[in-house]
Amino acid sequence: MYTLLKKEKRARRGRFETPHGTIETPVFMNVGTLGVIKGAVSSMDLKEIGCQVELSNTYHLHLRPGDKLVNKMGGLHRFMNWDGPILTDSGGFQVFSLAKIRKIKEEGVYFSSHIDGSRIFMGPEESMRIQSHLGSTIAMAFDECIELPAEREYVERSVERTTRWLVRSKNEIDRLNAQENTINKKQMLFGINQGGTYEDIRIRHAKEIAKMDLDGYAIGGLAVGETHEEMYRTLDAVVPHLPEDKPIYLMGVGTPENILESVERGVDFFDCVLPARNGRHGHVFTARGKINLNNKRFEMDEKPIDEGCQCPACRHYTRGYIRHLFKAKEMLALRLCVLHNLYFYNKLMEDIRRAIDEDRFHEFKAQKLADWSRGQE
Ligand code: PRF
Ligand code: ZN
Repeated sequence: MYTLLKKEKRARRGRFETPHGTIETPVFMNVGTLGVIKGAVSSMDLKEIGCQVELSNTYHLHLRPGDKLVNKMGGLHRFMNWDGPILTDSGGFQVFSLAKIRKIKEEGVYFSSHIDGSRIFMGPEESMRIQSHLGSTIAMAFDECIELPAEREYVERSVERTTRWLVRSKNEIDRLNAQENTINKKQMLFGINQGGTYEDIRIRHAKEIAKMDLDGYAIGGLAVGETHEEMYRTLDAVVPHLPEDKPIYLMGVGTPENILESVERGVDFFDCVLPARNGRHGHVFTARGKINLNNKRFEMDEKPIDEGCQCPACRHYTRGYIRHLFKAKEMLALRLCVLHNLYFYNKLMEDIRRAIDEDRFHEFKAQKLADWSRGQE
């Protein structure tokens, strides 16, 4: 259940209650595609870096180790030893971005596995059954993430099919939640708005899915090649047509700047591989913008990655030492940078929440954008 606690213009401060605990929003979901954050980060670490929600992928876990295996191991929460909320993405995006040779039909998508090439079919019912086996807190509806740019006619037909897939997703999850041997009988369902950058199609679709009384609403099909301005314009258009009493999730977004701009436009949930992926390459976020620790100028730097940061990496290690670990190809280098970047994102969300609570989000946003673009002294 979502409670809207406060609003500053369109920016929202809320609370989302789930069977696995309460989520304070706006929130960043930490991406662990395979039930683990890449970079040797444990579920114990997640607590320490302030993670509220973990995100995993239906498509990946279905291929390896298999959702039936995870189910026999007691579900994803037990399997990965994380008792907080977990959101699983439906596969509707991963199939399109990863699988080779795919064919979209009314019933679903035929594709071959990116691991061994085997032929697989996934439709709304299959996606819901997999997510039910995993027992995640929040399941995502099965959708088509349209590649941009796309012809208007194609987008219209695709969005209509995504709506039919949403109805099928809802029917199937209701059926599964009522079954005796289901691990999480209170599994929630979020619908996904699509429509490319066509504002009228987005709005029509938003109004249609808003009628369905789902647990939350996502905005998909953005951050897939359009400009930031097009993404913000689409958010400006569509967010007011989604139910105010449900959380709004912008899928796969984004940079710290994208997050501030989207919170301003009413978004509550985010997820992105960026902090973990950047961290694995030594690219770290600081109060003065991003730096690359591989750079020679950090060789003798005795400062932590980000002065004032309370993450495990910054409390104990210098930039010079972490740079040395990268040069020596030691795993600890990746781990420390991923921990720092995830802490940075979760702390940013905490600061955003406090700013909205105290009615100063707009000053906060302007200040952060200025600080990040200032660069290192
Ligand atoms: N659909 C789904 N997952 C997603 C997306 C989408 O459109 C995106 C788009 N940025 C990221 N993840 N199901
Ligand atoms: Zn840090």
